[in-house]
Amino acid sequence: MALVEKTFNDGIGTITLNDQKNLNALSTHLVDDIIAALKQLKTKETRVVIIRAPEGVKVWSAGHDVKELPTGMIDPLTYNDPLRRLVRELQFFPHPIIAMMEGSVWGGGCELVMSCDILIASDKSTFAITPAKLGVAYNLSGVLNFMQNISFPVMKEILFTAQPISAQRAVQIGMINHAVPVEQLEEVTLKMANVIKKNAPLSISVIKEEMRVLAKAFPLNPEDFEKIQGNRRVVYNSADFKEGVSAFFEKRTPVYKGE
Ligand code: LCV
Repeated sequence: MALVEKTFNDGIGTITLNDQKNLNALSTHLVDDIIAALKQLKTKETRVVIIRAPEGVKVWSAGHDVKELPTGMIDPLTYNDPLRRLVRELQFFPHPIIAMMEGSVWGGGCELVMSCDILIASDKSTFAITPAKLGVAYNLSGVLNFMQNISFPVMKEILFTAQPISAQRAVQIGMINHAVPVEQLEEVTLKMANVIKKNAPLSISVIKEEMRVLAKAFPLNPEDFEKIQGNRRVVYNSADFKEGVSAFFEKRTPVYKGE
């Protein structure tokens, strides 16, 4: 059974994340269904895609499915892991994607929406980026995605505290485009989609790809990359990472020892 609903109407595709019993946690199954829906919408007729959750959700996405996080000495966020595949699919998708959010967005769910092109949230939404809460060694391209729109000090506050921020704060720091009353959310999103869909799709598509390429256009020497990967291996092999995941499932506050 598909964990997403896909509709298409007059140039606008809509993908609704609908694994509510798992709070839309980004499991391999849910990610594969989102990617499949995106591939089906990759046509000339599509002008805009909206990614959303069902109306009235308290949790838009609980982030990476922690049950799927390997804690056995292997990197939890490598190139072909579900979240990494999904982020690339969104960024390479040839048409604008609008993330329409209500409720709370957690961890990898924030990277999902931040990999979309335009973000519109209800003014009661919250956003929390949580690797530091779980002891996770986030990966380089993920951190780069977080850095795109937000200044270093503000991004470090969000990452190091791992605390939710309000939609208003997210607009203020440039993380999302608009925060609107929930009753206006769908209307505002559709209005923007209908304006975009009347513009030149080839021009929009090449601008989206230019911005994707330019955002990643800076040298990283192989030795620096290998140093980071070595540092990350210490983190994902650490007792702290195991403690973070155990504490999550035991519903208790983790006690980190820096080892
Ligand atoms: C698996 C879950 C999850 C979940 N996975 O309901 O960015 S990184 O690096 O951190 C990355 C690794 C990442 O994205 O990690 C996940 C980050 N996500 C979070 O920190 C959110 C964790 N979840 C929560 O704080 C709460 O569940 C929220 C506030 C989302 C909802 O709270 P609520 O009281 O409504 P419960 O907490 O009771 O959750 C219901 C069930 O869903 C499971 C959770 O363990 C519980 O399972 P049981 O019923 O078996 O106890 N669950 C929640 N989030 N990301 N499972």
